[in-house]
Amino acid sequence: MTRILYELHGRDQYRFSPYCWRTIMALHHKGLEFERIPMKLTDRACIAPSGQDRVPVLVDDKTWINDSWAIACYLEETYGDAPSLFGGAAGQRLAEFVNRWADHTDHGALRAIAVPDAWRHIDPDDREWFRQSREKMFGRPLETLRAERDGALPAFRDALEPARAVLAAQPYLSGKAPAYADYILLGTFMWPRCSSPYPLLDADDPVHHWRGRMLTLFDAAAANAPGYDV
Ligand SMILES: N[C@@H](CCC(=O)N[C@@H](CS)C(=O)NCC(=O)O)C(=O)O
Repeated sequence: MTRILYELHGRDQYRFSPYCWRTIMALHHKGLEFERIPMKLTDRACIAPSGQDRVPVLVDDKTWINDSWAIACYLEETYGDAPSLFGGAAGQRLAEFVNRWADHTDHGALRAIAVPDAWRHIDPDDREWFRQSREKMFGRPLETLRAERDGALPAFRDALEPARAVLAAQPYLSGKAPAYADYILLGTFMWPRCSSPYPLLDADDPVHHWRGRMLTLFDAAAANAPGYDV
């Protein structure tokens, strides 16, 4: 039995894909072993059998699954005896809401802050592709975007307000113990952590304390990833 996770390649092992981190944490939560194989944005042939061109892609023996949410649902169904990612059907539906919420709200607010430094950490072969696609997306040079990030930070911090209110009252979004909703938000933070020294949170922010707890999980899998301790 082999289990392979295709993920985004970065230079010097900086792997900052927020979606891939969701899957990495879900696999650890389930106690499953896996091999991580990095993919360059300019050479996606390795994931062609998945029928699409984005990572994460999980190959579980002979089963190919893409999309971090689909992978989480697959793991929950296939490894039902391992610790639950959702805590039941209602929890799964709520986690799907968190997934969409994070993609739309938190990622939306973070994108302009995180992308310029991510460019510095992408594989050198992918840099030109990354710059062109992201400058097209934002309609301005990455350097301009980077110069604007102090102005973009309050909107990101504000987008975290629902999480902040919950985390002021309980240790994890999922309650007393972490589960998939927490891995969704951790993925959001692994993106800047693995690519940027720019500090996003105040030290007394409940989200900051939560992130510190999350980094220690599973033998500090996230804390030990090459990145910046901010
Ligand atoms: N909804 C997908 C999004 C996957 C995604 O966009 N992955 C990024 C890496 S972080 C990617 O493959 N980007 C390739 C591109 O921008 O063309 C998921 O949750 O897995």
